[in-house]
Amino acid sequence: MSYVDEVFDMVVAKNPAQPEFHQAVKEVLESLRVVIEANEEKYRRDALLERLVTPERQLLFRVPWVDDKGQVQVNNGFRVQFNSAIGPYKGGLRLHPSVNIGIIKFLGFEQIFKNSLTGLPIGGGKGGSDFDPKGKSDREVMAFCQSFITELYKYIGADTDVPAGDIGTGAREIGYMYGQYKRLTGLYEGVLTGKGLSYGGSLARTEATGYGLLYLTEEMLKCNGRDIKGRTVAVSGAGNVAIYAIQKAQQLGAKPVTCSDSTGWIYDSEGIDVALLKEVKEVKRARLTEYAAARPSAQYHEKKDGEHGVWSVKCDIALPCATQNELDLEDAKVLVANGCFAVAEGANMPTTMEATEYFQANGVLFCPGKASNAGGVATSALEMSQNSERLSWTFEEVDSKLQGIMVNIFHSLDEAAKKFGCEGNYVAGANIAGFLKVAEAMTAQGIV
Ligand code: NDP
Ligand code: 2IT
Repeated sequence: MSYVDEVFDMVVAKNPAQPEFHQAVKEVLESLRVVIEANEEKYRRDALLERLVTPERQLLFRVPWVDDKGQVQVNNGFRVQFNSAIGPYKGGLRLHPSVNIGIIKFLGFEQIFKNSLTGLPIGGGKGGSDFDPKGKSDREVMAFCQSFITELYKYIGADTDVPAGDIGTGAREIGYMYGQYKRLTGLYEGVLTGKGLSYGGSLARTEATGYGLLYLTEEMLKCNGRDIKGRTVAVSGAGNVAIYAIQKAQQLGAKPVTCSDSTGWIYDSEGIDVALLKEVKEVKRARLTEYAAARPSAQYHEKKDGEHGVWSVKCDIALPCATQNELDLEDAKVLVANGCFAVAEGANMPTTMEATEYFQANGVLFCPGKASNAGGVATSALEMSQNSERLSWTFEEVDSKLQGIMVNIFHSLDEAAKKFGCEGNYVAGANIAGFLKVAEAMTAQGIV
């Protein structure tokens, strides 16, 4: 059996009931086959792949907090410190009822390669909790965040592990966590990113993932002889990534016509009104029905099993920005039949493997999230740099660095794909380019 197959079987056997983690590992290992086979003896002797798929450390902890009725609630807390070969662990904290150790491991594993692709010195990590911030009061969210950090603070730090936002963790949650970390340690340091601007946050971090997604999409189109201007775009999600993807798409002259949340989706024939979407989602934390109520050109649809949601809308470009496995093979068939020619992932692993293969087989330009959504973590790394030098850069400075990073990422995956005989396969290009730097650093640092 090949080394890649052996390691994949080992991952399934040792990590039962973690399908998302298996999926993420499979996609990466399949792409690496050609690189691994060329160095098989050495990698085997060093157990390089076994070390790569095994987190350096996994923290699982109890998070007790008191709700507004005086009732004690208990959530599960997680932090997976996956790989520190190229820098301190870096990655977000997801707060969503679906969170379990398998989800956090899939996200942490993806983060290793994403962070490597940014070209910045950050290792891979991820964390979170099955706590659901939806419908909770600010005081309840604060109580949870303080309890979460009261355990996690022992294991994080500006030079060891630097968490940030993800689904359910935005500026409010990062603020409460930062305050508690400072209170417990007495340290005013860049231990978290995505901080508010008044206490060490970076300009453009809020916009970075969505903006970065569009910078990369624009470059991918340009290098394939296409223009983004005038294109119709289908976006899923209505959170941090989706909102700023929609905004930048409009600034580049495209027309985003959809967005969605966990209960329904919007088709807006006039193009999404970003100011209204921000008001509904960022300020009121309300449902998309409120968007439709305020906008005559918008149609609201309830989410229904077996229907294709935003992917049923005719578009040129699809940007999945909500959550994992939200775009399956049947959705991909509808998109291709409707003439969609480019897909770039804003979320982490939103496209199933079958759908990805279908896009690639049908000539759709497809960029995986670990490359196309890397603008968020890249700008987090820029926030770390600003914190270290105790300076703040202007919006334009950060935004232009972000733009340069996303253009570089696209070219590094494009070149890796060409070099390893799979031109145009940006999934393989991203996995190979991300892996090579980490493998070199792991090899140089010996068996640790
Ligand atoms: P937010 O919490 O801001 O928004 C998430 C959005 O996705 C919401 O509209 C939410 O709807 C929707 N959503 C979440 N879960 C589901 C689900 N199971 N089914 C349908 N819709 C769902 O998160 P972000 O925008 O920050 O994150 C979105 C994706 O982007 C995630 O995959 C995340 O890992 C990834 N990402 C985020 C980065 C960042 O910097 N924030 C960086 C790189 C990637 P509702 O409001 O109803 O819950
Ligand atoms: O998935 C991701 O890259 C993020 N949620 C952002 C992580 C970060 O550290 O900014």
